[in-house]
Amino acid sequence: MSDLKTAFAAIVGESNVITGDFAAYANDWRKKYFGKPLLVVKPGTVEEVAALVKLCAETKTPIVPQAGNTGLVGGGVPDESGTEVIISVARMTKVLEVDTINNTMTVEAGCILQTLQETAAEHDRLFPLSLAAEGSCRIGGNISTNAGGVQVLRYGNTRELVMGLEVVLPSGEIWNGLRGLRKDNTGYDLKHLFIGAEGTLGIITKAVLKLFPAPRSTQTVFIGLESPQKAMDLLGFMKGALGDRITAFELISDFGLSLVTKYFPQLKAPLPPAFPWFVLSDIADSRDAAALTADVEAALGEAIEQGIILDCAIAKNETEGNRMWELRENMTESQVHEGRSIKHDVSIPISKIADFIKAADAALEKAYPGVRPITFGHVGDGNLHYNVAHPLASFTEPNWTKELDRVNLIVHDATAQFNGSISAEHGIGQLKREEIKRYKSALELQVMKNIKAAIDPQNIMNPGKVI
Ligand code: FAD
Ligand code: 2HG
Ligand code: ZN
Repeated sequence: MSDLKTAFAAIVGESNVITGDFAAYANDWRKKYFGKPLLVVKPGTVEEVAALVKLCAETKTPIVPQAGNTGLVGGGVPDESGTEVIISVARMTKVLEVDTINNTMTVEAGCILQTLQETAAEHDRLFPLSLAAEGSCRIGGNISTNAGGVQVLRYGNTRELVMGLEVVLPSGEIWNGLRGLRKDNTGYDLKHLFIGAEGTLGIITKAVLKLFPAPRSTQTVFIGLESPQKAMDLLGFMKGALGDRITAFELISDFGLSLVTKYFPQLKAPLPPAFPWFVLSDIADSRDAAALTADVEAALGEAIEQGIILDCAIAKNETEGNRMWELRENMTESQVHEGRSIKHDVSIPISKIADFIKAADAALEKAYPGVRPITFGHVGDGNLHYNVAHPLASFTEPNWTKELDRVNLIVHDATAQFNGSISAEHGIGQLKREEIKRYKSALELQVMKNIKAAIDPQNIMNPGKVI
C-alpha cells in the first residue's frame, strides 16, 4: 500500500492522495453502502488519469471511478475489501470550449452539472440535462449513468446529449473520441459503450455536449387530478394542444407531496391537498411569455371542461414556478426523513403506466396491508419512481429493509408483466446487479460480459458493478 501510495503521489502530488477520512467518497448519498477504499486519488489531467490507470493495470489494483457521488445504486462506492482505489475526477472542472455555431460545449468530466447549465445560459444556449442533484453531480457521472431527469421528454437522456468522449481505457491508453460531429458513420459508435457503463469499461475524462437554443419563456403549471389514468390522458391532450413545447411532465401522488410539506414546512403546495394526484409540468417556447401563457391557459381551461383535470395553478412568474419545482426536488430527501423506502426506478410503456400502478398497488397491498407506495416520476417519458414506504402498523424502517427481496419481486414482476425495465435512469450499480439476472435474457447478459472481457480483460474497472 505504501509503495502504491508513493507511486500515486508521484503522479498527482501528495495532497491529491487521500489515505484517511474517506467518508465523503466511500459512502453513498443515501447512506446505504459503506465502502472501504485503499486510497482515494484525485488526478487533475487526462495524462494523470492514464498514468494512474496504467499503474493499477500493472499491479492489478481494482479501480472505482467517481464523480459527484450522488448515484443511487452504489455504483461509485467501493466494496469493503480495502483493496479498491477510488479515482475521483472532481478536480477536472475546466470548460474547454463553447462553440455557439456548432452548438456544442467541450468539458472535463468533473464539471458540476449546474455549472454547465449556467455556462450554456451565459452563451444564450441551453444544456437541458436537469435533475435534483444538479448542484453536486458531475458530468462524468451523468454520462456514466446515462442520467435522465426532468427534461427527457423534450431533449432526451444524457446519451442523446453527448456527441463525443475522451476515455482512459483499463489498459491506461487514452481514446480520443472528442468529435463534435452530427453525422459520423465510420463503424461502431464506441462512445455509446461508455455512456451508461457505470465506470465498468473506462474512465471518462472529457466530453463534447450538445447545446440547444435557450427558450425565451417557460410556463410552469401544477395540476390536480383524479387518477394516474387522467394524468396520462392529460399528457395526450397537452401534446395535441401544445406540441413539443412540453419540456417536463411529472406525476406526484398526494402521499408523496404530503411527505415534502411535512419535512419541508416552508414549502407550500399551490393547490389544496384534497386532490389524490398532481402533475407538475413545464412548457417552454421561443416566443414571448404572454403568447405562451395564453396558449397554456386555453389548453388547461379546455382540459377542465373535458373533465380531464380537476384544477390547476399557473405560475405567474419564474419565482412562483421555481417554488413549485422545489416541492418536486425535495421528494427524494423527504423520503429519507420518513424512514428509507424501498426504491424502484421503473420504465413502463407510457400508455400502460396507470395499469402498472393499479397492478403494483394491489399486489403490494395484498402482501403488506397498509403499505405506503410513494409514486412519482417522469411519466412523460414512462419513468416512475415507485418507492415503497413501510406499513406503519406492522413494520419499522429497519425491519422493512429486510423485505427488500420480496418487495422487489412484487414490483419488478409487475414491471416485467407490462414489458417494462427495472432501471429507467439510475442504473444497476450494486443495488440491482443480482436483480437484472432475472429480467435480462442469458444471451443479453453474455454479450455484455463478452464486451466487458474484451475491453477490461483483467476486470479492474469497477469490478462487481452492473455484471
Ligand atoms: P457518481 O455517483 O460519482 O457515479 C455514478 C456512476 O458513474 C458510478 O458507477 C461511477 O463509478 C461512475 N462514474 C463516475 N464518474 C465516472 C467517470 N468519469 N468515468 C467513468 N465512470 C464514472 N438520476 C437521474 O437519472 N435522474 C434524476 O432525476 C435523479 N435525481 C436525483 C436526485 C437526488 C436528490 C439524488 C441524490 C440523485 C438523483 N439521481 C438522479 C441520481 C444521480 O444524481 C445520477 O445518477 C447522476 O448522474 C450521478 O452523477 P455523479 O456525478 O454523482 O456520479
Ligand atoms: C428523481 O427523479 C430522482 O427525483 C430520485 O430520480 C428518485 O427518490 C427517487 O427515487
Ligand atoms: Zn428521477
